[in-house]
Amino acid sequence: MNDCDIGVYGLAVMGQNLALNIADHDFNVAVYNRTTLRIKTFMQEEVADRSVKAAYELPEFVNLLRTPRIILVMVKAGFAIDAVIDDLKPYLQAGDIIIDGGNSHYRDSERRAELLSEHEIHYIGMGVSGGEDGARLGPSLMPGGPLEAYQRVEAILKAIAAKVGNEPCVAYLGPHGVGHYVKMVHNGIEYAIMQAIAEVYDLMRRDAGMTPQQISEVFRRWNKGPLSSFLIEITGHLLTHTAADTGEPLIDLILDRAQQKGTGKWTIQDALDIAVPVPTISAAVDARVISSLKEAREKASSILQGPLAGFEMEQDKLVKVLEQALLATMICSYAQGFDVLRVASQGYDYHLDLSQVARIWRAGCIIRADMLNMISDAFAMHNNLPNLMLAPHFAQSLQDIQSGWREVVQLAVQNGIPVPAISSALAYYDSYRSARLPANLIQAQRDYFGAHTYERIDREGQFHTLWEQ
Ligand code: 2AM
Repeated sequence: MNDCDIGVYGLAVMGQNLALNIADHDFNVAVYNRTTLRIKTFMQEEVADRSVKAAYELPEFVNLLRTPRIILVMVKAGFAIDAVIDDLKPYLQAGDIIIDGGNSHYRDSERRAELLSEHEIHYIGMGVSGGEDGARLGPSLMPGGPLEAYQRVEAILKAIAAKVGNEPCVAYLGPHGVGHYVKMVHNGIEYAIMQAIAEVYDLMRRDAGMTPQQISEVFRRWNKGPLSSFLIEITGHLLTHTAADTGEPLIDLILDRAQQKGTGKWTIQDALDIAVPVPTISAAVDARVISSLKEAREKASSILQGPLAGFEMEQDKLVKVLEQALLATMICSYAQGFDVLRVASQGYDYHLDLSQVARIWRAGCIIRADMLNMISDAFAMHNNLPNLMLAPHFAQSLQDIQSGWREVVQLAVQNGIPVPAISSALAYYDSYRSARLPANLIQAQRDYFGAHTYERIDREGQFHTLWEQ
């Protein structure tokens, strides 16, 4: 009876695909879902001859599992996870392990871990990235929790994770809620890169008047170079789709109102708390919010005027400088995300190995990119690298491509096309490399109106000036 290696609670798409993935790797899987219909449909339509047992009642589900038990919870993040934990708890015993594979906030994970530890039940908060296909064929997995619990689930996680060669995209990241923290930052970087891609698309479509097909060809070409990554690849694909009903490029028919589930916002909120600048991630979240103001934008478009005269750039040249601007913005997006991880690791005692984080993002997840090999190498050389931009490889790249990056920002500004991600990344780069910033003036203003005092560059101490005298 109790011979299942793992139970999957929650059979929405991600839960189903992970259950199938686990079963395909010769583990016995038990499945359960609050609504019975989902279990029945899954068993009838998906499972075939795989070793998957269904339970229709919670005690039955728990009893299918070998002890100490491993239960992967794949339900909607938030209240549902607490509800599921509450339901499960009476049937569990010391040593059992709950893995929360949803997009939980890391503070919720820490709270849940503590609550369950009172009952000697282990809690692993695990980021799962890769969407439906990743879950089915190999996701990037970001687990955090007690080491002994991780060691007990490691074989399953390594079997189902995406692989780079033979290396699985999963590693023990550390204690507490670190798994969900790393996933949160992953998503923040994802927002930034997606927005930067949307901006270069906009310049090609709106400014240069290129067709989706032509833009697709550019992305396909870029995907063979330093930009090579999942998001560039799928953009190249999706731009060629035509609407089945009208025959037009589907991309032209999609409403320009982006949605979000909150992980980008969480990244910014936490970055603000720990004082790490993430302007490109912020720009990306803001851009989604502005996009959602569709009606207001439509009204404003007939009132607020753009520049009178446009600025032209020859198409080959445009494509070349856009590649440089996109590459630079991608580097800055990773730099900002890894900076959040570096500072959080110190502040929250996570002891994160940043090189390892880059390694487990190389396959399976949404931000997988060739560039992550170099990022992993950079942090392997120096885990406390103050900023990724300072790694010799990236410092050199940014120097080589900055002229194109600046030309893109100039073109966009002159033509009135917003490039918040690309321009925020450039301002980040220019601020970070400025030995002297105009914060002297800010300090003088603060002292003027609030007697907040200032420091001087030529003398020790705190100073206050009676400015009006
Ligand atoms: P359902 O099929 O019974 O709705 C995604 O919504 C997944 O989370 C589904 O499997 C859903 O179960 C589950 N879920 C959402 N809220 C839940 C809750 N309060 N308790 C248990 N499962 C829940």
